[in-house]
This record gives sequence, structure tokens and C-alpha cells, in this order.
Amino acid sequence: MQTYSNSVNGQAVEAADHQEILNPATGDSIGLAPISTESDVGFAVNTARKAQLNWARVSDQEKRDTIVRVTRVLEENSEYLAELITREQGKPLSGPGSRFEMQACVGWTQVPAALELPPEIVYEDEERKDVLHRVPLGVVAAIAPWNWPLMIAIWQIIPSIRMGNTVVIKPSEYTPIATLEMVRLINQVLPPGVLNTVSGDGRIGAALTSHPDIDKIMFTGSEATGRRIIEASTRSLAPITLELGGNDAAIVLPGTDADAIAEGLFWGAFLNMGQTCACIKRLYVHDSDYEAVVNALSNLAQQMPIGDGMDEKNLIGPLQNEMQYNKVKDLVADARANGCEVMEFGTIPDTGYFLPLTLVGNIRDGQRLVDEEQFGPALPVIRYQSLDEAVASANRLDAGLGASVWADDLEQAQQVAVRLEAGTVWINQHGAIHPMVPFGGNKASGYGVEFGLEGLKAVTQPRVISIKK
Ligand code: TXE
Repeated sequence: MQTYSNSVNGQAVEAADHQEILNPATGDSIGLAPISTESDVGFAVNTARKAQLNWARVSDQEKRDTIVRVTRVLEENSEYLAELITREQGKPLSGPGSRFEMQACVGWTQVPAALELPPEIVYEDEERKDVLHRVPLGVVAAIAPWNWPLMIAIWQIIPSIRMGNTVVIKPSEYTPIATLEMVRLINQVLPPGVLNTVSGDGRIGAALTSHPDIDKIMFTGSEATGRRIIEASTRSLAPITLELGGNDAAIVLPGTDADAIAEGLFWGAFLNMGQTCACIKRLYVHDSDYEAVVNALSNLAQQMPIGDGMDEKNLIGPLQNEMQYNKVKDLVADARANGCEVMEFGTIPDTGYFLPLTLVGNIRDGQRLVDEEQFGPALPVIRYQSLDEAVASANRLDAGLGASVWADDLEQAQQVAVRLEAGTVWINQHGAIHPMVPFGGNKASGYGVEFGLEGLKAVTQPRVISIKK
């Protein structure tokens, strides 16, 4: 069985302890992932601290060139890493699966390499000139989740190193191997110590985020863990970018052509088996269109091949882990017990954490499947009578990551969109993130934004040079 390692200072680090990682589709072993200790965390942070002094001094052009070399490494190893993602995380190679995740890794590396944050004159008159420089923060602690393990790691790593920081990243304990391998490969073109890993569960995450010598925390995960990280950061006063998932509502406006939007709605909800932070998790449909929308979604769901994602014909894989599998099953069982209509589609294999694609009708606000983030392939479809009622429903929960409005009339859609409380409101698409467009949550979905120039600013500190003329 293959044993994988952490990388610190560009070298593989031996671990005393390991955990076996199993394929969620088959139960087969993928290999042994290292379990770090608190002292490993200290070593990685100290290494990153030392390396940061040199990396910050490297010219801007050299940093950009280095990141372009990272892009090439990702492209050259794309198939190897995509297969690891599929075996470890479960999303299929095909469709919007692990090859798609690798394309995103490349895109989200290319864009920061092309962006610049030059010094900016913020004020000038006859007597003074004030120039805002963006300088690195120092050492970034990154905590990644298991749903899009490589793509989200890249979101955390690349802007950080682009702006002269160094990074210690901890992948999720559910999906460490592909990330450790990606970092090992990237390190072939990065100076030693710029990108380091530790691995293990929440205890190692806590050791990293409470370390007094870190300067920034990037976190994507659950709200409960986000709150713990805020508390942990009081030792270092490190600023935090928090992406805490959501419970995104989609509203289909009355009279919208159901067939035209069905595919967008389907993948908006079932991308990565619904295990996506900005997925449609509540679908609000006007009473008069309800049957048409449910029928169009059912037709699509019926045709989706479900199974082991290593088989190129499959477009839908398993849930990633037992915790998530049980959570989704429990929410669907609760809906069924409360008289909802549970419509299940697809034939699922006997082994693995597979669930059928599920639409749940005859359901209302206040029921658990609507109010709790299911993070899985069970979509509640809720009827509404008036647009005001749909907007109030969409806004009534604490979550505020994404939302969407679906309509034939774009003007009307925009009027509804501006009333929705979310970091991004998409129109006739959902979860359509882009490396140039800032992305982040409102309310309990977190704070701070990633991507584009705003994302780069978030991994710098402002320094003003104020000159008397
Ligand atoms: O999340 P955790 P889990 C949601 C989704 C899911 C639920 C729980 O609803 O069902 O969260 O998933 C690390 N200090 N999302 O348990 O615990 C942990 O090791 C520092 C939405 O996997 O938040 C992992 O690396 N780090 C989400 C990472 O935090 C700690 C994606 C995320 O794990 C820590 C994932 C601590 N005290 C789950 N405790 C999204 N936003 O897309 C744990 N970790």
C-alpha cells in the first residue's frame, strides 16, 4: 500500500502515524495519509516564516513567472491528479467532475499570475502625496474541505503566494492524498518553504489556526468550525477569510420556460452530488409552473448514469463520506416521515456511499430539509404564490452565500435579484464562479472575498507611504 507524505521546506516529511484512506465508491484502499503532530505544525510554520523573508524580496515578475510554472505542472499532471480526486473524493472523471476540477485549478492559477496590485496614489496636492502599497501579510494558514479539495486548496494557495506570503495548508482528513500529491508536484517549481503541508483532523487544524506566529487564516468549511477558528485566532490576531457554505435559494419566476432552465437548475443543485458550497439547496417555484419544473428535472435525473466515477460513462458519483451520507439520508427520512413527496431517480450500486438523485415535493419552509444545509443530492422544491413570499422565504435563513433567479425576462429577474441577501445572486445560472469575480458570503456564510483583485487584496496588508513635499 502506498504511503503519502507531507511536504515541508520542499522535502517529504516522515510521519509516525498514518490513516488509511478509502475510496467512497468502492471501499478500496487508496493509501496511507500521514497524521501530523503539534510539533510538526510548529516546524511547518517556522519553516514558512523563514522562507517568507526571501519570497517577499523576490521581484513581482519572478513571482508571476513562478506561478506560470505552477500552471504548467498542474496541466502536465492533470490526469494523474484527476484520477486521484475521483478515487479519493468520489466525483466522476467525466462531466463536471474531477477533470473539470483540474481545469478550474489551472484557471485559478493563471488568473492571479496575470493580475497586479501596483502602488496606488490615494491622495495628492501641492503639499503631500500618499501612496498605498500592498505588502504581504506573512504566513498564511489554510484549512481546506473535502468537497472540491484541490480547487479550494488552489484558491487559498495561489493568491497567497502571488502576493509574497508563504503557506501552510491542511487538507481535510477525508481527502488528504490528492492535495498532498498536488503540493508535492507544485513544489518542484517553488522555492523551498513557500508551500508546506500538515495533515490530520480538526485537532491539527486547531493547532495550526491557533498558532501565534501565523498572519492570515483562509478557511472553507462548516459554520461551527468557522466560529472555533475565530476564537482560535485571538492569539495571533490573524485576519480571516471565512467561507462557511450556505443554503442557497433559487427562485423560478412565474411563466418561465421550464425546459429551457432545467439543465441549469439540475447541475446548479446536483453538481458534485450537491456537495458544493454554492449549490441550489432550496428551489422555489410558482404554483402555476410547479408541475412543469418538477417534470423537467425528473426527466433529466432519470437519465443520469450513477456509479464509480472511474468509469467514464458515469456522471454522478457517491457521497464523499459516511457522515455526509447519513446526514442526507436522515434529512430525507425526516421529510418522508412528515408527509413530503420523495421522488428518487437512478439505479445506485450496492457498495459505496451512493444515494439516488432525489426531489422532494409537498414541502414547506420550516421543515428540516429546507432549513438545514443538506449538502447532498436531495432537493426540496417549494411552491410559492407571490413573489414577495418567495423573496421572504429566500431571505429568512441565516445563510447568505449564493442565490439565483430564473426567468425569461432579465429585467424582472434583476429586480428580484437585488432583493436577495447573498454574496452572489446569479441570474439563469447558479454557482457560476469565475477567477476574476469576487466571491464570498453574507450573514452566517462568512466574510471576506476570494478571487480577482479583491481576493489578492485580502492576502495583503495596506501600507501607506505619506510624503511631505
Ligand atoms: O466540516 P469541518 P466537515 C459543511 C457541510 C458538512 C458540514 C460538516 O454541511 O455537512 O460542513 O463537514 C478542519 N480548527 N461543509 O465536518 O469540520 C477539518 O479538519 C481548525 C460546507 O467536514 O468544518 C477540515 O479540514 N480546523 C463546506 C475543515 O476544517 C478544523 C465544505 C472542514 O471541516 C477544526 C465542507 C478546528 N477546530 C463542509 N475542526 C463548504 N463551505 O463548502 C475541523 N477543522
